[in-house]
Amino acid sequence: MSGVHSALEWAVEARPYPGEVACGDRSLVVSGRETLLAVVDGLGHGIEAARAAERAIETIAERADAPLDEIVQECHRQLRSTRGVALTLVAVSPTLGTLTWLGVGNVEALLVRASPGGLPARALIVASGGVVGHHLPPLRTASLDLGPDDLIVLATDGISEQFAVQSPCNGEPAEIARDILARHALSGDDALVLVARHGGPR
Ligand SMILES: [Mn+2]
Repeated sequence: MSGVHSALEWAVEARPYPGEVACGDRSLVVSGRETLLAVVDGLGHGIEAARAAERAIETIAERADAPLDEIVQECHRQLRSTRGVALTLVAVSPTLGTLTWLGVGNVEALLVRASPGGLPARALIVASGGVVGHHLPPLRTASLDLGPDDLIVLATDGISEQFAVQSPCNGEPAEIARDILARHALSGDDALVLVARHGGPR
């Protein structure tokens, strides 16, 4: 799946736990005043993980324009009867050139800053622990400036952490997402990666 929303070109690659049909890793890209990127990992794998993730995605879609901490709190309320999820939300403001993000649990977020003529700078955005639906940590939203061609990568824990240092950052988001899934998906979990480039196609 891929698309262009406002100033973002994005792509998603995912696959379920080998042998399962339902994937407990889900994503959403939706544009309102800002463009919201969401990646959700339902705990475990299989149909119950997929059910929790689906409920989270529905809740996020219904409130995409709300502040990120309110979206997470509403997910927490809606997911109490489920296994719960890890999630990371990133809101990109095309007018301000900033991103704000909030994560609970281990969906990793990587920002690769474009650096003309130099090595791109990689910064891992670290979420706090917790499980949305069961245990919510204090919610801290953080903001960062976003430059032209900066790359945002969100990956569930079914993607090896090696992706953050070893993945390429040039080219189309769809190519980068395919490469990360092919090289870094782990055999024991669902896997999903979302790649978005600020500033549109190169
Ligand atoms: Mn997982």
